[in-house]
Amino acid sequence: MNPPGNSVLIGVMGATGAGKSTFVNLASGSSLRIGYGLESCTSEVEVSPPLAIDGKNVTLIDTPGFDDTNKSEAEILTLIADFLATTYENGRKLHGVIFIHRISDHRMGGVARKNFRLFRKLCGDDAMRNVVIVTNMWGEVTEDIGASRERELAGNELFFKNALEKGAEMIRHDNTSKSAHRIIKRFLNGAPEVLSIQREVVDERKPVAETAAGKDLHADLEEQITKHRQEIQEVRSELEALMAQKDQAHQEEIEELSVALGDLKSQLTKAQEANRVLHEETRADRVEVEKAKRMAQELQVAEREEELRRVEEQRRQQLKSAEQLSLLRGALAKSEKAVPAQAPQAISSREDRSPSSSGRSNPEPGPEVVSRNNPSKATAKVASATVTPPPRQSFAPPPPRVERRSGWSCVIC
Ligand SMILES: Nc1nc2c(ncn2[C@@H]2O[C@H](COP(=O)(O)OP(=O)(O)OP(=O)(O)O)[C@@H](O)[C@H]2O)c(=O)[nH]1
Ligand SMILES: [Mg+2]
Repeated sequence: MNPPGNSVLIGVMGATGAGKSTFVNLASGSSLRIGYGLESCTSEVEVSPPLAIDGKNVTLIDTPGFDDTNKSEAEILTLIADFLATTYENGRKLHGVIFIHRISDHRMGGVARKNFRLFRKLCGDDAMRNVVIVTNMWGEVTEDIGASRERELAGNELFFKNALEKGAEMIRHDNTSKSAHRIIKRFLNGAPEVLSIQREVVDERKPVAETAAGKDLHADLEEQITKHRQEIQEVRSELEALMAQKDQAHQEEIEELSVALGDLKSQLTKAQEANRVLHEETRADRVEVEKAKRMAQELQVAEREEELRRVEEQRRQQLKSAEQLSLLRGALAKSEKAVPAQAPQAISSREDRSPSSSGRSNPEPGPEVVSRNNPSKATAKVASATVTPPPRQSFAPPPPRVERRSGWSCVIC
């Protein structure tokens, strides 16, 4: 069930550099990064701000191509599958999926065909009626050449024929926002569909490697691995034979074969690594890892906040102590002013008094309030305050304000 309201979700897929982000930007007015170099640009799934068309709120989902320059097909499939599964778990279905194809491409070679095959497995046959194959870059070809390629793409089983038979549509895009909106409108009145990979990962709890798209990719990677191993074996045998001849004339050939062997080995490693990624962990594992990472971050933030709180508390205590000390000094200065002449006598009379004779059974100390953080200093300060009290007979009591604020009996009083 899609959430109430007029929310519409549309996925945008296709090869790297096909023009997915450009399409999303044109349609939604967003500014997703566009690639102008040879390397892939979008490397994560990105979402456009909602755009209003015919009373609906349309959100476009931009995706990286399976043939990304830096990530393997297994990584891209996992990324897209995780995103779609989470969306579906949150109660959202896609109203449609756009697959972008450059009409300017001279060939639809192995990589392009594999891209589309994975796309089809990811969507499943039922969702094909909600798929639009968008051809772009019409400005790069003559109308005749473009139209001829379009016919070939639509009529050949190796390309789009089967998808079109299952209900997909092929629409031209002229790189304007009007054309992008026209394509989006095609989805607005249809019912949203669950994609095959969403059903498999969420409802059937399959790891990505066990989904139709995952299995297809696994088979392809296994085929690549077998092929690379055979080729490596052949090159090695050839190399050994040449080296056995110890013939200088073959030196150049030996070097070429060594380079070829290195290339094959690195291709083999890549395919093995992609296969490992595909099978490495289930989505549940990945969600757990993400959760653990988030929790670690939250913990770090909580610790920092606690540290800040502690420092602030220390500062508050120091300020309080300084304020009390200054009140103490003020009171002392006032009392000194009141009896300047008799002060020396007062010292001796005070020194002579024992706690019991003074009538105070338990004179309050107070140093910990003056300075909790530096008890020795505090004691010294209070001690210095205690040596200059005014004589009892002429002592005018300090204002009660001092007593109330300090919260402890002032030794001067
Ligand atoms: N002539 C023409 N150029 C286009 C069109 N659409 C995109 N481009 C150009 O194609 C290049 C790649 O476009 P992107 O939108 O980055 O392609 P992408 O599919 O998002 O690429 P990745 O993020 O790498 O997967 C950019 O230089 C765009 O300006 C189009 O319809 N016509
Ligand atoms: Mg992009």
